[in-house]
Amino acid sequence: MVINGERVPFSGEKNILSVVRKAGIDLPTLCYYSELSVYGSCRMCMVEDQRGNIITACSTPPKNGMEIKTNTPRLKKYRKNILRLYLASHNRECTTCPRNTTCKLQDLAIRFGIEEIKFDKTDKAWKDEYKIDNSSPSITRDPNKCIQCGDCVRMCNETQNVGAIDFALRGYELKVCPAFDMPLAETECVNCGQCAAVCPTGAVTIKNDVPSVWKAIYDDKKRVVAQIAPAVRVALGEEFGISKGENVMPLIVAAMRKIGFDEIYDTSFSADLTVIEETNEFLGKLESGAKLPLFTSCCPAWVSYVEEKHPELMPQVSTCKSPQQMFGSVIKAYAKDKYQDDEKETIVVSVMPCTAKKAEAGRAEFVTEGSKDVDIVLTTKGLADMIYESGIVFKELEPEALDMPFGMYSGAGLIFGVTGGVTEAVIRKVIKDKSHASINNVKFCGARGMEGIKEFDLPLEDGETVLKIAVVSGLGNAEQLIRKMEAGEAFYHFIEVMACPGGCIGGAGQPFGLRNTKRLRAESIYASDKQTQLRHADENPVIPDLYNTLLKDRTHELLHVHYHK
Ligand code: HC1
Ligand code: SF4
Repeated sequence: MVINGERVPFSGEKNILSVVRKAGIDLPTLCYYSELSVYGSCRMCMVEDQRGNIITACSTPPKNGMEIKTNTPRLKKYRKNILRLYLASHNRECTTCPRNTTCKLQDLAIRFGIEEIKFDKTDKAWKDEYKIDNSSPSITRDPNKCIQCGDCVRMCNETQNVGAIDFALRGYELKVCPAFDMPLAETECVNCGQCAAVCPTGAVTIKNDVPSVWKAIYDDKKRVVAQIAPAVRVALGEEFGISKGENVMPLIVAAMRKIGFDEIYDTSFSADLTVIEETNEFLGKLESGAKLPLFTSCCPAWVSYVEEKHPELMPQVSTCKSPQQMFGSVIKAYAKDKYQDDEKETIVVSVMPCTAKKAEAGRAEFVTEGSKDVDIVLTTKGLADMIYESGIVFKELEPEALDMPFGMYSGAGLIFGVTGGVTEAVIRKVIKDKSHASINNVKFCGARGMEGIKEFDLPLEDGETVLKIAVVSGLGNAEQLIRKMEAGEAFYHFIEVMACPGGCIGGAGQPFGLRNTKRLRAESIYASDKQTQLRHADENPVIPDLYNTLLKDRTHELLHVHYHK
């Protein structure tokens, strides 16, 4: 086809938009995500064909011989007018909006030179028209900033199969909200945050827990202990102009010490504990003939999904606490022992790529001896905000090492951050041949890759057993698999589920990633795993000692959970 007078070959692109972008022109969109279905509502991607027709590039397939223009005076005028209309009904308190500087609407208003709002204040005043919904532990909905692009609705319904939000009413009254306009916390929302990850404006944002962390840090009576999730290290650097995917853990540690955290540890440590506990649970079930598959339990949005949609499957969800919660209960018990004579209270702060971890930490099941296992959950972006606020020049920091003993981890714990990582870590433990070559070979088993559903067979060394394994990311994909099992069309021994497409690297608390970001983050985690001396969980030298001391009579209490929703 011909774009702005230049011939552009295409093959396999599903719409004109992809061909135009391939040709190096960034056609504007507000409602288009390649992973979601095409909605075509914002009309910003209009192009003009050779007959002067205006067509939307996102919803029109490319055709041989087609000639289009992307930047005619007519198109410019229409785009500007569309933006003016959006802005007219949009709360414009940009300077105090959590999406200030990352808002797509703001970005396009700047790009198209909108300097005045022509149609301001229709008969409906935009300010405080709708109530802000703050009921959820992880998400804030501000309908005053919604542009009705439907991205959140399609994400929640199509990708996640949850259906907590949808369009309601018609015409001028149209809005996005939960059924009966209930508070989000009272719906089946699983707190995955993926609606916020695709929202182009500040209509759906992630709860900000930064002030509570500052308060704890400034309190002399508190010892603030941090754990950092596996996926954070390969994403935070993007916020500070470091190349996508680079593992910046040593800089994160340096920044957090400057901020005032007292001890800084790694959630990959407790992921090693999870591998040990979950593999034992799995092999026990396999041997006893208990009902399988065993579903992983690290992802709290997945656990909530099972509770909401498939409570009958709860007995098959692993009883292991997630690594975040294992870390919290272990560190609190450890600190109680270690600092017996010191009056300081230990506060556990998690730095997570995930929004559901905020809800998980608040669950009643995760309170030990009257104290929450994890007190505050910061997202990756939340930590970046603290670094900015402190004036720390992140790129220029001298690298620093994690504290010990809970800064020790194996590559198996580290790869939890990518879809398939838990499975690969469990396989490294299950196989008897722990030679370097054998552990390396596990990467070919079928668990790696960004596909939403991966299924493979794993022959065990006994020459008889063949394990049927599935790895899923995205809750809609999990639903597909469950339906297949219910219909008797599939059987698995072990299923890993992560709610966010791609696993935790794609968590809603991560910086807003553009194309290829997830792949680069995954590659970086695997490269760091390859560089670690310790490749499987049993090699973590801190763990045996822990089982002989702190965990001796308390393994079940500190590492397992029985959900009672
Ligand atoms: Fe995850 Fe996990 S891998 S769930 O994605 O099991 O959030 O990174 O911390 O708990 O370890 C998240 C990441 C994280 C837990 C671990
Ligand atoms: Fe739906 Fe997840 Fe958003 Fe909840 S957090 S409304 S489940 S997309």
